[in-house]
Amino acid sequence: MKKLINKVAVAALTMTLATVSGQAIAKDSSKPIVIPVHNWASQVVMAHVIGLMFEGMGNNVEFVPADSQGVYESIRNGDVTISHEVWQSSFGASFYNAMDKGGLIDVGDHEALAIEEIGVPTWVIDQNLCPGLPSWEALANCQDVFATTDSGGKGRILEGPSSWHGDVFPNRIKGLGLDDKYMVKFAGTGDALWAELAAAKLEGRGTIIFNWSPNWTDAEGFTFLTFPPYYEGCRISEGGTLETTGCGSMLGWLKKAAHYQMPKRWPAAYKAFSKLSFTTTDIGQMAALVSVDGMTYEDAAAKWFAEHQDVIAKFTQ
Ligand code: TMO
Repeated sequence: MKKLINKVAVAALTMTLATVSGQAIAKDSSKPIVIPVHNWASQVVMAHVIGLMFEGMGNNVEFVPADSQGVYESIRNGDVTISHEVWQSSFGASFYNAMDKGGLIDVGDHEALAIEEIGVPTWVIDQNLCPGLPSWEALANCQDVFATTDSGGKGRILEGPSSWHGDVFPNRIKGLGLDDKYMVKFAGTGDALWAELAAAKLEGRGTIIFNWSPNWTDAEGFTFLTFPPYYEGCRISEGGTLETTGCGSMLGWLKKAAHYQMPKRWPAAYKAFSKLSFTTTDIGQMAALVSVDGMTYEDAAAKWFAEHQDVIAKFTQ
């Protein structure tokens, strides 16, 4: 009997709380919110930061390794609940394809703007290893500066894993008529890019890599090359031709996405996720904790989360 009374009392109290402002407050589902994990540091650290935020609100979370293009189809059909780093240049097309098919919603932008482009460590420019950089036109006279033992006498551009943007950069080089002087090599992992930056610096050797901002390299000094301006449709993957595919990457957005039923199933978590917005500094710090300081993704997330409770509180309030 006592138990029953308690139950009734709790139910009444819950109703009072829920209707305090005259509106019913729906409770989040206890089913896990599925957060994808990709293969670059800030994304993985941010996945765990958001996981800690949701758990702090009483939600359950689950992390799944996911292909960085295929994830938008998984969000559309509900296998994955959110994406927290939708980079316009790399993933804009897959994001909107999934939206066109139905089931994926746009949850707004981070404050940070996104650059994804090839470039050089800034010391390469300071030491004038290739006069005329960062303009792409300077590359024509510098193939020897950027040649490596595995590049067959051509200059080498080290791209990230091919899962990030397929043929965009090989096509870029062809479109600009540089393919007899330069080759694009795909790295096996994102970390291989940082190993190359360190090796080139040690050897005093010029290097061109794919990189992005926000990233830990913002603090170190990295200069993106400049190319003919981007416009929608210029890339071959967007219907462009060899004549137009020399276009550079845009200064883009960095978005969040969710499965369309997230607002209904996890209204409180959705509200916090809709407010969530990180700055260039925030995201650069998340990457640096792993790529510079050598922390594990989980430890980096726990540290960032603990030290930025004020930032997180703006989303959860
Ligand atoms: C998607 N990325 C940030 C690696 O360019």
